[in-house]
Amino acid sequence: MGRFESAKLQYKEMGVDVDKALEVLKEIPISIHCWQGDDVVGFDSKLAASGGIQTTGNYPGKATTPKELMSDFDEVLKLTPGKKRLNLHASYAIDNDDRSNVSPIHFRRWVDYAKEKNIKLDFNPTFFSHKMVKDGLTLSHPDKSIRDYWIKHGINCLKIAEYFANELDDVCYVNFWMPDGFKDYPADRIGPRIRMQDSLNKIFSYPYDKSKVIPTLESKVFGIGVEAYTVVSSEFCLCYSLKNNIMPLVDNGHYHPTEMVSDKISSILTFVDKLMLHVTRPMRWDSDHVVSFDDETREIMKEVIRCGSNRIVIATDYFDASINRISAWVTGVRNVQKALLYALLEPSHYLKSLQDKNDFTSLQVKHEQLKLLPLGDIWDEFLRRENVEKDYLKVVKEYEKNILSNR
Ligand code: RNT
Ligand code: ZN
Repeated sequence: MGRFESAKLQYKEMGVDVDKALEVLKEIPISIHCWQGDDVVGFDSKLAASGGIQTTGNYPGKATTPKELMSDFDEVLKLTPGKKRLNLHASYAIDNDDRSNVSPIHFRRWVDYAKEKNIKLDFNPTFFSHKMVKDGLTLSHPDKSIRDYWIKHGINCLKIAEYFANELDDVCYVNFWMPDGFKDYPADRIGPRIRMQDSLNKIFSYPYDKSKVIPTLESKVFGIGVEAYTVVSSEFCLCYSLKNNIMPLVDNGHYHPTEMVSDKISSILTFVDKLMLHVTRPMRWDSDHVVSFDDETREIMKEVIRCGSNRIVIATDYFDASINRISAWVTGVRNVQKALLYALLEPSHYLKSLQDKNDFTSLQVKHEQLKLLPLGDIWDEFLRRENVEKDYLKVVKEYEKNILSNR
């Protein structure tokens, strides 16, 4: 008996249908962020990431042109299994430097690329790393002309998302994350929040096609340089989302380190239909390390599977500039998928029944047994079925030697 067959048998003994799990896994889309490829720089203002986010490291070979970024992303597509989408930021507009005038023309090449690769696109307005971010503020700035600039940007991004949706015949998720906040104690906390609410209302009153364009709103507890206060806090985000029927986005780097996103998913889904995730790995702060196959990632993906993967949109959001960026990209995406597989290989009905019978003794023992089942053999079979090379390091090193080192 081969390794896969033997592994499958061990899962069967636990009441798990491995083939069914693999069928489900390959259909769960991962919206892969474009910004791991160039340290969140983009092509419009070419400024290093700011606004509470930071990349660290100076590994050679980063993409600096659309052609390079597309070529690097080709490698990511080749080296990852399953269903994938590409998540673009407005700062990746081609031949544009004014965000208040960014339009579908600046994304024509991206749409051509998506068509060529047969993937769908998601989108993000870029409210950071730009000269019109004043005093760390955008949509909540006291000066109306600053707010208006960014409101125009937000509306343009809804138009671009609509263009993506129409061209690619699928929905487009557009995530709004604003870095607005203060380093030290403010004198007025509610003012910026009311202005933020008003600006968002203006953006979302643009008559976009609600069947195709799905805006999401991302919260954050603090960032570098905005330690004391952020306008779009978790409470702001959830209240705004609920009141205005906007999908909330939860980034697992955006909470106090003892707060667990794995526990937030079901709380939010008790009240809203769908939720979007930014999957990252916060190390002591919102450091955006490459996603690892760790406890919390597994716990998050268990909740995705238990609550229904059709109710949760999975997107990645991390950026490591200290190692080969393609390897970083691939490692993180694969780890999200491995965690999903781990979750799919749980006998969830049985485990729930133990909980409902208050048999936490058996539940603990089963949880621990599951950890040592041969997941790796099932994962390898998934890669084989998806025609994806297991040893991506070899491919990445080859690409580094032939392409990246010449940049
Ligand atoms: C920042 C947020 C945000 C960004 C991206 C680039 O803390 O997580 O989602 O990382 O939009
Ligand atoms: Zn995020």
